[in-house]
Formats: sequence, C-alpha cells, structure tokens
Amino acid sequence: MPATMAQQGPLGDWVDEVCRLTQPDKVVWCTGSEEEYQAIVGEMVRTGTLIPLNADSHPACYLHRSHHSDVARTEQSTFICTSRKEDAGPTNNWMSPAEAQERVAKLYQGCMRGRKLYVVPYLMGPVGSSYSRVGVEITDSPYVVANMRIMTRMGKTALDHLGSGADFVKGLHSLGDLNPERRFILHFPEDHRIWSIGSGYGGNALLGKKCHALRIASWVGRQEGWLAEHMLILGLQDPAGEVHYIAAAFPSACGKTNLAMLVPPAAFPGWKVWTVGDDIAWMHPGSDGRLWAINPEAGFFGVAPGTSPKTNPNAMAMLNRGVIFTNVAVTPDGRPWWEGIDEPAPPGLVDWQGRLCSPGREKSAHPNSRFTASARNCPSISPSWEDPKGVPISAIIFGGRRARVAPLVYESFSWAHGVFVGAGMASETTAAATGAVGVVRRDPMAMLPFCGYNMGDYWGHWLSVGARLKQPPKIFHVNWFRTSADGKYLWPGYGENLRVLQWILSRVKGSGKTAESPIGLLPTREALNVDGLKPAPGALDALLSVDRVAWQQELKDQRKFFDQFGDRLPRALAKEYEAFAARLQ
Ligand code: GTP
Ligand code: SPV
Ligand code: MN
Repeated sequence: MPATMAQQGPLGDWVDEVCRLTQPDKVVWCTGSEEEYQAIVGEMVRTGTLIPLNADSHPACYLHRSHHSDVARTEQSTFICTSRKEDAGPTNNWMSPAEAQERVAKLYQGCMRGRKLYVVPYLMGPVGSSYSRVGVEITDSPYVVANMRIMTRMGKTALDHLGSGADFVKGLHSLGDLNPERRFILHFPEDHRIWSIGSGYGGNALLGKKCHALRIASWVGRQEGWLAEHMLILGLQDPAGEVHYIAAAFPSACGKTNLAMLVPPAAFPGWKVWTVGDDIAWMHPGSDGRLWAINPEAGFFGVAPGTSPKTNPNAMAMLNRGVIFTNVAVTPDGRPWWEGIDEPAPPGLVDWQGRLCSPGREKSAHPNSRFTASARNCPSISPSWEDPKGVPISAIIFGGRRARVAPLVYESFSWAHGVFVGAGMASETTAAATGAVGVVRRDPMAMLPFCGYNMGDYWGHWLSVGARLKQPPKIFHVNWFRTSADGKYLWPGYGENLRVLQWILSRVKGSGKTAESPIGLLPTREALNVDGLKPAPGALDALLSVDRVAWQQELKDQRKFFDQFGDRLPRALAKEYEAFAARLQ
C-alpha cells in the first residue's frame, strides 16, 4: 500500500492526532528505502548525532554517543497500564490508564516543536508469515529511525502487510527532554498502544523490540494461544547434517547473542550452529503438535563488551560494515573499541563520552555499549531464518548468570516441571538495565522486565501451550557463569558451550546418560564430552553437582517469590513446588 493511501485510513487519522498533540515542524513518512536511510544518516552526521568511523576498515559504520544518563533500559520508569492492577501483576510497575493520561499525556504537548516527526511502519516477523505483526512507531529521533531500519522490516513492506487494516500496534515515542524524572515507558496492552518519552536508548525507544515484540505481544499471545519470549533461536547441525532447533531464554546480557552465533571448537568437526534469532522468539503450536518459532526481528542489538574474534567470531565478522555502534570507545584512527575486544587499548583512545582515556581508569566503552547490525550480514545466519512457517523447536533452554548454586546443565522431568524450572530462574543483574549490577534476582523465563501481564497467568499460559503439544520440546537449564572461590569462571563458555548443546541434543534423541537429582537430570561425567578441555581441579565436580543445602535456601527464596501471586499461581506449579521440596528432603 502506498503511503498516500495509508495516510487516509486509521493510521493517517492517528498520525494527524499525534501531530496536533506534539506540534512537529515536519512530518516524514518513512518508506524504508536505502536512499532514505542514507539521507537520515547524512543529516545525523551533519548534526553530530552520528560520527562516521574509519571508512576503510568500517565502511558505512557510525558511532552514536547517547546522553550519559540514557544508556540502558530503565525498569523503574517502565509501566504496564492495564485497567486493573491485578492484570499487571506483582512484578510489573502499574499505572492506571487514567493516571497515564493525567501524568504523561501532557509531556507530549508540543514536545516535537522544532523537530521532525517520523512515521515508522515496521513489520515484526518474516514477510508473508501469518505470524508476523505490524507496528507503527512515531518518533522524533532520527537515531531511532536508523536503528529501526536495521532491526525491523521497515516502511513499505510493513504497509503492504497491513493493507487497509487498523490492526497495528501504535507506538508514540519522543525524546522529550531526556530528563530521567520525566522518562516513561508505558504499555497499554488492552488497546495495543505504547507511549515512550524521555529516552532515546535501545529497549526504551526502539519500540518494535521489547515494548511491542515482548510486552504487548506476550499479552496478545496469551489471548491467541502462542508465546512471545526473550529467547534466541539456533539451529544445531550434527555431523550427519541433521539440524535441530533450540530456543533459549537468558536474561539481558547473559549470553543469548553469543550462543546463537556459537562457533564449535576445532575438536568438533562437522558440527555447526545456525543463527535464527538472538533476542526474541514468537512460538506457536503447529497443527503437527510441534512448537514453531519465528524471529520477529531483522537485526541484532548486541552487547559490545566481551565480543572478540575468540569469543564471537561470527559477530566480529558482521561488525565491519553498515553498523551503528552506541557508546563504544573509538581509536584515534576511527575504529570501534571496547573492553574484551582482545586488542590492547591504543594510545589516544577516546571513551564513550568523548573523553581521552587514561589507561587503567574507568571503562572506556560503556558496559552496556551496543552494536546494531543487520541479520543479513551475520555469517552464521540460518537459511531458514525468514521461513514464514518458522522452525520447529526440539529443546528449550533456560539459563541464568549464577556464580553459585545452579549447575552447568540439567534437564527437567516433564513440561510442567520445565515450566517450574523456568519460573524459578534467578540471575545476577547486568548493565543492560540501570541499577546495581551483580545482584541475584528472580527472573522467570528471563521475562521479569518484559512480561506484559500478570506472571502467574503467564505461567498458566505456558502450561496450557504445553498441553496442546503432541511433541513438546524438552526443557533444560544451563549456567555458564559458575565461579571458583577466587572469582574465576569454572566453565570456559562461548564455543565450548557446544559440549552442553551436544548433550542436550543427545537427550532430545532419547540417548545421553543422565544422573537423577532433586532438581532434575544432570549429565553423567562420561556423558558430557570434555575431551581436550583442561578444567581446573574440582571444577567439573562443582559444575555437575547439586548442593542440597544451597538449593534449600533457593527453595525458600522461590517460595517468597511465588507467594506474591496468591491464587494467580497455577496449581500445577504449586504442586511442582511441593514435589521439589519433598525431593530435597
Ligand atoms: P541482551 O542483548 O542484553 O539480551 O544480551 P544477551 O543475552 O544476548 O547477551 P550476550 O550474548 O550479548 O552476552 C552478554 C555478555 O556475556 C557479553 O559480555 C559476553 O561476552 C558474555 N558471555 C556470553 N556468553 C558467555 C559464556 O559462555 N561465558 C562467559 N563467561 N561469558 C559469556
Ligand atoms: C536487553 O536488555 O535484553 C536487550 C537490550 O536486548 S534492549 O534493547 O535495550 O532491551
Ligand atoms: Mn535482550
């Protein structure tokens, strides 16, 4: 559908309404074309919003420095605005729609004076897929437009999908004055609306991502019988050439992008990991009784620090053209730099705030600095990543960042027990959201900040989806982040995680030796292939053992967490809890 037609339907009416409210100088309907992208980028370069990087080593790559107080998601300013508080549940901030109108609507009055208003239609999901959904983001940030162009299928494609319909998520975004006191990220799941103001950063501002594809989509998925999850999707190919698809939920900055792009160690010839998605999965029960997943996104908004040719060679290979870097450091010759890139910091390095670095001082790149890269440029992108029917999921992995307690890997006894394992997840907080880092918090299914409704109902929905599957994926839990007493990682991680995937695949196929424990089935020492690894003495014992005393403490914490949900806690989960407590005795 041409934009001119869209301008006359329900979309045009909404844009007119927003224009009256926000008073922009100019309205730009984005088509998503390459010329348009170049023009927007060119303008940002002129205004200093983007800094071109070295044109030889990093063609068409730019650095953006965000406001120093706007560098990560802000969960305290994120709200679910359902009419009833109980529907948002105890783990979400809630604001009534009336209060939102009262407190937040006025912040939009005239907020785009002197600015351009961009209308950004976007499609979440592959072109031609019945699972794909349209959203339209209105924004006054050209940085948001440029990122949305990489992260989604933007412009004409989305309008074509929408047709003359009114079935799209309405996202209204403005930078406002960037004051954290006047920063709000509001979700109205009942009428598929998002209001975001006061932040230009990632998950706060690229509304297709966390706001639409998780918070609003999780609500819609519950109504329609599917799951919107904070999960990567990968295809694991064995030496026989067979590919099995795995979805994995880890909290923010806990290893999804890295696992999705894993390169197997040299000792594993014939093994290959294909990337389908690195952050979000929409999963539907198929008519064949299997669970089918699509990646709604078209790019990666990935964590820069820790990314190196050793840890993630696939990511490194896609980071040298057409990338927007946010809050990384830059070398004197215009190359991006961050902690863990595996290159010494050169003299003259400039930090994420544009200051000359003095060695050994603070971090040069912000710990939550990011790259925005097109999925197309990823060397491991799966041939099926845009398959309209999705890919069939054989295993689901939950995981957290836990220095203690959680072993390297275990398998749940059943779907219901797997839902309990997901609901009981906990992880150390990271720089992906503002606030303290390294504090263990409960983060069910890695969805604590992203579930758009009452998490008790969400678990109930997981149980009901499982009941509809004839071949439910097996559910596992992993932890790459166990440390020794002196703080060193016990497990090498990254490519070596293939060893764990290999055991998981053996379990999917019905072989693979297990040792039963109260928390689930662990691999036996023989079943986990550690050939060629030189683990520290005692490391494997620690990684593959279950400390009952520590788990009893865990159980108490889990109890406190579950108790908040009252009668919204599904009975089946309460039963799993009791059974677990009995096993731990
Ligand atoms: P979001 O984009 O915030 O959702 O993060 P993510 O889950 O995709 O995490 P990502 O893969 O970007 O990894 C986050 C950080 O953890 C990076 O600094 C990685 O280098 C590090 N990391 C990832 N995998 C491993 C691993 O297996 N072991 C260790 N020790 N660190 C890892
Ligand atoms: C996360 O925090 O889980 C991210 C980055 O993937 S953001 O887009 O900011 O949410
Ligand atoms: Mn994420």
